[in-house]
Amino acid sequence: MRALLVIDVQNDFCPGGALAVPQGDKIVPVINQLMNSFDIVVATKDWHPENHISFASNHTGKKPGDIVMHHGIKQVLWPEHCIQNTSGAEFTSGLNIKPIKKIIYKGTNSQVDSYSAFFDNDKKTKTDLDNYLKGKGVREIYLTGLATDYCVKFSALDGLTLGYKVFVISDAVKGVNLMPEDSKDALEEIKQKGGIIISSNEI
Ligand code: VGL
Ligand code: ZN
Repeated sequence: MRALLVIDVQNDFCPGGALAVPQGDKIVPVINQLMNSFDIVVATKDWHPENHISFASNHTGKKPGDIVMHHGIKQVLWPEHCIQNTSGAEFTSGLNIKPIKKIIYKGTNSQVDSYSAFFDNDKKTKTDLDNYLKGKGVREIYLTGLATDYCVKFSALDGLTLGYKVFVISDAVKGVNLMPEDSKDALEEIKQKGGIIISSNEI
């Protein structure tokens, strides 16, 4: 079995949102089209409490883009984004939500960030995703969504570690690119670790 994973296609990551990914909205029609080719579609939501560790506003004297150490883990600080039950955390309106069978919420612990759809960044807490997919007999995951250099990247790498065959659909992801090459480097690392980068017209 194979599953389509739609990572964090939320208002705050789209143009006009708090942590807008440039052209983040451009992938939405591609994802909607891809949904027709999969029996299992799972979506994630970045879903932070107001006092979340990743918000620069929760660190005196810090601004978005700064990096702090927190319990021995490097934490990039972001603008406040995807706060639970706000419009910024909703799926972007163009996304077809009907085929979504399961929603995975991540980043809910105020003290740990979670880029991966599978684990918190400290790797201590697992989301429901692995159990859900294994329960459905899924062996291949196809990643789409935002952002290539954060949540897509870490979901892909954890997917490989957990034994899935991992595909990233290159025209169905977009990156933040704090550094201009971040998304390119992310795809390179995924490939080097055994992931497969394909285009939506190869599905
Ligand atoms: C993400 C930064 C902060 C993502 C989430 O979805 O890629 N990036 N929180
Ligand atoms: Zn976040």
